[in-house]
Amino acid sequence: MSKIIIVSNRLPVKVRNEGGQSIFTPSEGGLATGLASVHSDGNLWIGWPGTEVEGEQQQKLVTDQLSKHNLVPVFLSKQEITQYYEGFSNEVLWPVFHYMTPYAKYDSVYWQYYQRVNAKFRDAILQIAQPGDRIWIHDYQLLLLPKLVRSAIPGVTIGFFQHIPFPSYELFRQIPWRSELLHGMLGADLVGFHTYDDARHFLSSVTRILQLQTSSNIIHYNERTVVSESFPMGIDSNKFMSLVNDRDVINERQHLEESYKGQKIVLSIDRLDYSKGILQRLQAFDSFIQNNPEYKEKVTLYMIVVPSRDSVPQYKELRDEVDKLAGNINARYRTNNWTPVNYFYRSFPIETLSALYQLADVCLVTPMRDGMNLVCKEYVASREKDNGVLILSEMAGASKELTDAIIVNPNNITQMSEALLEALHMPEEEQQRRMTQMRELVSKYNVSHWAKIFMERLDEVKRMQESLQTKYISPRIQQLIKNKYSRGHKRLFLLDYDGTLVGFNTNINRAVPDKELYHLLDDLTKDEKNHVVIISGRKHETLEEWFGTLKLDLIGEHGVWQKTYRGEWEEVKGLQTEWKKEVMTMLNTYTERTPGSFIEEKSYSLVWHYRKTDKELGEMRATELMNNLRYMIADKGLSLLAGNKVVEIKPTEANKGKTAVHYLRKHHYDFVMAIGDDVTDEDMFKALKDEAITIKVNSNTSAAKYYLRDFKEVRELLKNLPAKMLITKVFDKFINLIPTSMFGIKKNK
Ligand code: GDG
Repeated sequence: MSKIIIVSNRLPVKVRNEGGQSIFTPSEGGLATGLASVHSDGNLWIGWPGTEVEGEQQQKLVTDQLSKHNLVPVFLSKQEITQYYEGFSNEVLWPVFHYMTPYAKYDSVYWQYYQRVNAKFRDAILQIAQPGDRIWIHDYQLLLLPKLVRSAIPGVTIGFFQHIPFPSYELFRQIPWRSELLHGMLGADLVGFHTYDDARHFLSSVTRILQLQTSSNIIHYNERTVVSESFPMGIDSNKFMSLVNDRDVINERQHLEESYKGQKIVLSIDRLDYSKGILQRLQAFDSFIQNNPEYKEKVTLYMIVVPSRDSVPQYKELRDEVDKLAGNINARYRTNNWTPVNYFYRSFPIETLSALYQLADVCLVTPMRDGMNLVCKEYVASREKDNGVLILSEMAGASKELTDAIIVNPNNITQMSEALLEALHMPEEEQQRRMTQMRELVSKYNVSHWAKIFMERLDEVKRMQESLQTKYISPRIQQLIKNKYSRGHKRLFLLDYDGTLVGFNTNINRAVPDKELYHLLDDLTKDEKNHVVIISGRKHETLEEWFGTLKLDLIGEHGVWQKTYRGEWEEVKGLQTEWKKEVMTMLNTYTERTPGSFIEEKSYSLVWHYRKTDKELGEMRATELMNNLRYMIADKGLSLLAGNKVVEIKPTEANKGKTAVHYLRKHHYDFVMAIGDDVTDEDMFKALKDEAITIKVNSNTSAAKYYLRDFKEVRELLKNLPAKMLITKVFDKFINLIPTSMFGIKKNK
């Protein structure tokens, strides 16, 4: 039976070494509980046990403990942990992904270890993966793993989820190994993030750094389509709701209430990290007391900082600064009855956290950057009475969902200080209104829901890939086409030019036909049964210059101009040009504002090209331009075409679809092949009947029946058709020499 294999840097366990023995306890962390439903029924979880385990202890740990819980360890040496985890993951990826690039240390030894350890995880997967298994890889420590696994098992289903932010392209591009990292992630079928912005940044890096084509959130990656989407992670809300009635928690809460009688409690809980905005939060609290002295002795900041990575110099420095600032605030404001900042540098049991969540009047969650942030959701889930106020940084992924919080910019100390005042003054009704909404959301979109929708989407993506895959011209389909070709007596070829017969060039004048193409067209047209038509958006003069002497029909400007072999150029009658002046004025303003763009004037159409502009600027301007033009051309019998890096305005009368139909009416063809790469070719694909072989180049989302990856594959296909015919002819002759009785059939004369 197929299974799910979860892979994360850490296994959901705590293993500690006591007197040479490995002591094991399952972890109750968010990811572990969230994936509990997935990690059951024979499904497996691969990861590092979280501590160095000596050689002879490893097997014992596996057989005595891990295998009983369906856990598969990847044992890492001290050196590997230092270089791959503390080094590359936490000193390169963590700072860059949290917009702290000056902290990044681009050490090539870190990179070597990162690759090596990712390969170690791959080997662990390969040991246990079976055909049909689904693999769900987690987080930034394993960015290379999807590709490594895919190279070993090409058809495998892989989901990848990143728990921390994905930065803007401008930051991501700074990493020396940016392309390798992206290729690594694209080994997955579905790449998930907490927020839409993260997914958007990832797509932008993929298109800019790897020059890949995307349509909306679908990335065309070789012959596979990869989907990138947001899946905001939830918490185990039931657990936090039921902790409210736990005996130990009730005792703890009563004890805390006693200790802080008459005080308003502002709660802050984080791991020690520069991304969490701990210093800025202290500054805001300082400013709040300074500006609102009436709150002295009435408000306490209860601040838990959980120790983390304090062997790294930046974390050590941060800890010193936090100690200093908290000490400084207390030294200035403390009274005999009051300590303004109750600061703890340690972790607490979950029961204490729950009691604090219930006790706190305000929860102050102000990270500088955070993928999601679960603390704020845990606070909300613990507010059984639907009161309390959440102050939340707009830089936390959770701010996109918990919009009823007071949203602040963590760099704006004054705003945070004012938010504290607003929170402490907020009427109970207003608190209830906001908290009820947030509690509903946190309860509905809990962590099991998150895991469920991710897996469902992964299955959907796989199904989509499979249905698209059938469109690719495999050797088997190619053989069927060849067979049909060899049976044909009157064959029509409708061939687009740019992007179909030649590659896409940023300079339109450089996309000239080459020798190979001339040979190919020559061979194709030599056969009397073939009628070849080049059907392009290019100017008819250009087509004449390039193909005028070949035995071809030529169609220019998407059907405005037509010429049969040895005939004269003719244009569609009655087309207007008066509209050009007004449209040209608009195009000029866009060209002025968009460096690299230019206008091409054809006899009956105008084209705005943006293939040489900055990609995203070009696309933004093209959308803007089309919105304006749509209105302007509404009553002029014109069509607006959004092509490959072009916007074209042309008479509706002439299009490739109409031209195709015109050809079909003229003759009775028994073999029709239409190939194109552009939006304009879709008219042609739609106009042709089912029997026609319609082929889209460079994309598999099209009305065409089949697709090919690029112009080189188009040339290969066309080249092989006449070759096959030659073989067929020889074969036919040979067959004719053999008495039919040998086949037991009657030969068709
Ligand atoms: C990464 C991303 C994303 C904290 N102190 C104690 C304690 N905690 C628990 C909290 C919470 C968890 O730790 C912290 O989760 P966060 O989401 O806030 O932050 P990261 O650890 O940085 O997590 C983050 C997350 O992945 C999930 O995708 O949201 O953006 O950075 O659950 O309760 N737990 C206990 N004692 C403590 O003292 N027991």
